[in-house]
Amino acid sequence: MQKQLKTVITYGTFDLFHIGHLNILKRAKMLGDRLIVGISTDTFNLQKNKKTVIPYSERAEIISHLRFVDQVIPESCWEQKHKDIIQHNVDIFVMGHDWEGKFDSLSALCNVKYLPRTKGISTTKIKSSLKQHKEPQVSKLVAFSH
Ligand code: C2G
Repeated sequence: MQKQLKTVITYGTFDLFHIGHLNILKRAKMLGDRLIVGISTDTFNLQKNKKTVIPYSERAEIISHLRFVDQVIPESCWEQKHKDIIQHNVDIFVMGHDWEGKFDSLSALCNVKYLPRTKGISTTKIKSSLKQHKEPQVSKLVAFSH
């Protein structure tokens, strides 16, 4: 009797890929046998009011090359999860716990799990530390030129 393969799905922007993204994808995969990742398109990110640095094509390419990711699909709207779960025969839907409760309606279709976020890292944090890093140089240059 062949073991029923368990399919896990998760969604995200995954801009400026960092350890927090890696951790949630790794842990999502550990919950099943196959991991599908829905990656927010550039257009959908505008709807999410998220300005991304890395374009969709490159974010998808990076994630698709992770050995524990089996499939990447575009996420172009909030509402597609329901269809995706049915179409891909998903058993478990995973998100970081910053989304706690937001997708509970999907529990009618599959197991919904919110996993703890990785502390101390976020795309926003990376962007702001890059900005600070840039400013001192500019101010040094300005000071020097007077
Ligand atoms: N994440 C995490 N730890 C961090 C940062 C992010 O576990 N330090 C998780 C988030 O909780 C999310 C995933 O990584 O589950 C992707 O995070 P984002 O790229 O910020 O995705 P988001 O904008 O939350 O989009 O329909 C769902 C949305 O597309 C989710």
